[in-house]
Order: sequence, then C-alpha cells, then structure tokens
Amino acid sequence: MKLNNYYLLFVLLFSGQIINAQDRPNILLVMAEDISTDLACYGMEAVKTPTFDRLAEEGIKYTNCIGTNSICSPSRSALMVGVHQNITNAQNHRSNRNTPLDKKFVPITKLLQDVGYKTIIGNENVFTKGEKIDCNFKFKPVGTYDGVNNFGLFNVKSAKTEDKEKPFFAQVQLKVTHRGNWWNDIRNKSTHPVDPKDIVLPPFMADTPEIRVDWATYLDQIEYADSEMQLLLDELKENGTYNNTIIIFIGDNGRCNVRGKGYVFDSGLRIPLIVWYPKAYKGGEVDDQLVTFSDLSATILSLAGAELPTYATGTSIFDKEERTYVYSARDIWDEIEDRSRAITTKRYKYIKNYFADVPYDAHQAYLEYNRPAVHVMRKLNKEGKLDAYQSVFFASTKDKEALYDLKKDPHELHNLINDKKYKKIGDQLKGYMAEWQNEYTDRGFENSKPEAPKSVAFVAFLKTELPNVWAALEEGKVVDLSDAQAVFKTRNKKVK
Ligand SMILES: [Ca+2]
Repeated sequence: MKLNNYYLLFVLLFSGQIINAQDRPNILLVMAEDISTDLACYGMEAVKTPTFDRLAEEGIKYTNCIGTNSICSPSRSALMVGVHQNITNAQNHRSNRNTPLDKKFVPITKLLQDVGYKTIIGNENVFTKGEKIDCNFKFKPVGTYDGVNNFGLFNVKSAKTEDKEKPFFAQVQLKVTHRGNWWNDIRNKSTHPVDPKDIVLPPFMADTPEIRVDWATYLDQIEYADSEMQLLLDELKENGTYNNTIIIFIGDNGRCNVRGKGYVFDSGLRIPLIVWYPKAYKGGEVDDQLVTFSDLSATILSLAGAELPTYATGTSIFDKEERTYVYSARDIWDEIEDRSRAITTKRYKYIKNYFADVPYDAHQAYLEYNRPAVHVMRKLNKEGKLDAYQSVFFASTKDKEALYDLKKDPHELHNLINDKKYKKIGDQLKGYMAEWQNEYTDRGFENSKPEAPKSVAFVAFLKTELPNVWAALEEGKVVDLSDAQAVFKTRNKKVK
C-alpha cells in the first residue's frame, strides 16, 4: 500500500469524518464465480472488460490476491468469518451445514450490523439475483444471528443499495461465470462474442478448436459479468450513493478448467481483486502485496469502523504491515478425498500433496460435465499427443511436493523441489507451512469421509441412458444439460 493512500484513509477514518453511522461509507462487495485473473486489465487476451478496467484505473488493482482455498464454499466461509476455513472446520466443500460455528466466531455481517450497517445479500440487477452465500457452517441467508438459536447472516435480500437511514454493506454474486446451462445462450446473444482465434491459451492447455471455443465461451461470461458490474454502478448513481460507496471486486476461486478450481495451482488460487473509492484513494495504483480472504474481511470491518476480533487471521490491506505468505488448502470436494496445502509468497509457491496417489484428473463426477477441455486432453493424452507440460495433469499420481518460481515460471511448469539451487527457498517455504500448522490446528487433518453427491448418479445416468449427450461431452462441447437434468430428476422421483 502506498503511503498516500494509507494517509488518506487514515485521515478519513480518524479525522472525525466517520463517527456517526450515517457518515460511514457504504461497501459494495461484488464477487464473481470461478474466475482467474482473466480480465483485460490483468492482461487476458481477447476479452473486453471496460467496466472492470475502469474500476482498476480509478482504483487499486491487486496482483497477488491468493485464495485460502480454490473451491466456493471453503473460500466464502473464510471471508464470512475472517478466519481461515481450516481453523473453523469449514474446509470440506458443502460440509457442516447443520453445525453452528464455534461460539467465539462471529460472521462479519453481524459485526457490521452491530456498528450500524444494513447488510444486503444480492441485487435485482444481476443474473439469478446474486444471493449465493454457500458457507460451511449453520446459517440462514436472512435474519438475526446469535449463533445458538438464530443463524441469519444478512438483514435483507436483493434490496436496493440506498443508504437513507443506515450505511449498507451489500454482497452481490456474479454467478454467470460459474459453469452452467446458460453459457451457450450468453455467447449466442452476445453482440461481441469472443473470437476463438484471438485467444492465447496457457501452455498447459492443448490447443484445439474445442478448447478454444470453450475458453471463448468462458470469456463471454466474463464480458457479461462486466456489463452487470456497470448496472450496479448505474444503480449507485441513480440513488445518489456513488460517491460514498467503496467497491470491492473479487473472485471466489479460479476458473473451472484444467489446473483451476479445486487445485492449489495458481489457476485455482490466484483471483482478481480491485478496490475502488476515489473519495479516498488515488486511482491507477497496482499493489503487489499478498492478500487473502481473511484480509478482505479485516479490511471491510476496518472501513466500517468495526473492531477487528482477536481471533481474525487477516489484517486490513491498508495496514502498513504486509503478510509474508498465504496458507492455502484443498480438502474434500464431493466424492473425492484429497488434501493439498500450499504456501504462496510474492515470488514462490510450495505445494504439499498429502494424497499424491489421487491423480489431478480424478474423474470427479461434477467436473466430468463441467470441464470440456479435460475430455479432449484425456483423449489426446491416450494418443500420446500432449507435450510434457500438458500431460502432467493426466499422470496417475501427483507430485508429492512442488516448488515453483512464480516470476520466472508463472504457469508452474518447472518443479524445482529437487533443484539444489532452490533448497534454501524450499526450506523457507516449508518453514512457513510448519509455522502455520504449529500456530493453528488445521482441521483438514481430522477424519472426515467424502459423500457421493447426486452428480455421481447423474454421470452414470448420462453414460447409460443418454449416450449421445455423454458423447458430446467427451468431444469437448459446451453442452446445455437442462433437458438431461430434468429427465434425471423425474427418473429419481419415480424410483423413490
Ligand atoms: Ca466458485
């Protein structure tokens, strides 16, 4: 953080401007699903994101925002509590939904309400209204919260972002970038569909027409999300809150593709983060400090003038002190039991895969109908047509340990763990991992068993009952599965 911004914030917070609740800034947290740093302002080719780019130009763009996990619900749990998900037992995807958080932890929305904020989830302007919460502890979207009998996180759903009586904290999800049956429709209706020819694929992806079309379709969703961001800005302007609202834009986990969502590679963990508030921050800054979800929670509390709980595992991004590393984890996701940990510093990444025998391509049912490129590359791998960087993903085991130089090797192609020149760095990062694990109890090491979700039965159903649909998936097509899912649902009802 540059001094001038820090100073401006300091002045704003402590000069007496922000004393009464009604003088505090509104906070709009916009979270896009399943996106890596794939915006034009982060250097992604072929995509046009004028709104996000403008927010970055007028605000601060963070280049080292690293998730504590690369799957929705653990990440969101960390953000909502301000504590790493592996401390609160929220590390396994869609787990513990009937278990209240330990009483000492309080969701940040409750802390914001306590200092006079109205908390809003969702917004009428966005696709399916942006109301996703998805935390791995007992909660209700709306209502009061005491953590014992009442578990409501927000005051209201999809309310307008006006601040007539109280300042607001609004959390809005941009779901369109999550893989879903709407992807082809969004692409077909786009007046400026991304040209597959213009795409630059990372070297670990095979370059085929199907993979290019899938990538283009993903970028079309990002362009749609960009237009939704503009609608949110328009609403702020209409109701007169544009100048008193801090906007934070972030992803929840990386793109759903090879090495992305679900992995501790950078494509799974590294997400965009833009903070916009011209009233206090000079625009056009690029900040390379390491940031993770719990830092964002701390930042939100700090901006709102709320006290940071002592158990918080993050600090405000406007604090002078910067974190040295981010501890990221991947634990159980649906039927797949896995456990990976990563330490990311500004320059390096150390990975430890505790279940090295579980391959990267674990044939997880949900991903079987959500990653066209994997089917295409699996076939090419069988035919011996992938290069060494591409075929790693299809090996029968994972590396037990890995070390990458993110500056020289941003795509993490060269594992340096056995390179003597890097021993000191490797030891330093291993030391950080041990330090974290000594300081906190990582609950991902406790016994938990994966549960087979509906997606397992759905994939079996596709293979046996709808072989044409399955064949299209295997060809790497972006398939609308609404009809297949409807038939599957009716079939299940009949069996019951
Ligand atoms: Ca997600």
